[in-house]
Amino acid sequence: MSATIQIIGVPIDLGQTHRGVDMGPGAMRYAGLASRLAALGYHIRDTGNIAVPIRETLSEERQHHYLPAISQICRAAYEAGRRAVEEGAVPLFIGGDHTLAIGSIGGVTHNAPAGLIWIDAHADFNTPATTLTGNIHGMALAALLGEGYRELVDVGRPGPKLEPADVVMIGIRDLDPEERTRLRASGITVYTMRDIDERGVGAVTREALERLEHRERLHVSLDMDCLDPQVCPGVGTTSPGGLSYREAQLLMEVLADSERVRALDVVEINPILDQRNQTAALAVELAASLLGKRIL
Ligand code: NNH
Ligand code: MN
Ligand code: MN
Ligand code: MN
Repeated sequence: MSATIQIIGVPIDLGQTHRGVDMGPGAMRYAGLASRLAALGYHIRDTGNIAVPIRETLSEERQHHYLPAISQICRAAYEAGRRAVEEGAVPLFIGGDHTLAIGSIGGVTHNAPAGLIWIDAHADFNTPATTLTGNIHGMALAALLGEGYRELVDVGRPGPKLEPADVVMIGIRDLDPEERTRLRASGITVYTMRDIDERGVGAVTREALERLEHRERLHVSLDMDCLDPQVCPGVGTTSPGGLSYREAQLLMEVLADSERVRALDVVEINPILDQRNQTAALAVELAASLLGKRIL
């Protein structure tokens, strides 16, 4: 019997300001996500999208940065992830903005801990006290570690979902001043773009896997803005100096070799800002590489 991948769409755009990320799940499906993964021998179960209210219906939540709606959606993502893991499937969350990770990673760690590989230009390690934008997608990882809005920290089950030693970040190059101070004090292992430039993505990724050796299962959270805007224009917060097409592929290939990846988020694709769906197409390629597609 082949392994099952459960596709869970989370068309949330409430964690940031640009319109269009809510269309990310459609863009990835149109780019052939299910057929590419089926070709690798997986059984694919697409359970559709989690219900997300549209922004225009939430005007009274606007001054609260849509916190009530975001925490409700993350609870639904949590339950979907928990159930997928309990049924033996690999949950593949397609976003939507990065707030969904509060639910997905919470759900995946419901019954047992997991290591997290956070691949992003940003650390998403702000709290309401340090954010410059108020945007909740910039606080997702902090919430998973127990800091910030209670409504987010307590999604699914009360308290932190991860220890700092369970988290490794790769691709970081854009931190807010106080976020940077917090991150340096956190104990999280961080591989910046400079580390990748100097040591190469293969060496960095192998070391990242070693840092998480105490966790058998890994969750990979892939923010597409980790890539250079020249290859991935379809994201809301572009940041120059990112991963090349091949660097991102190699990162996925080395993670796949570990055979420890049990859950995945692919987030922040904005089809309105994209060119001919190229960002979604690359996201599908990267998901396939991470889930075991080999060149030879
Ligand atoms: N750090 C900024 C903020 O808190 C930007 C976060 N943007 C992202 N994160 N795309 O991945 O708003
Ligand atoms: Mn992010
Ligand atoms: Mn980002
Ligand atoms: Mn505010």
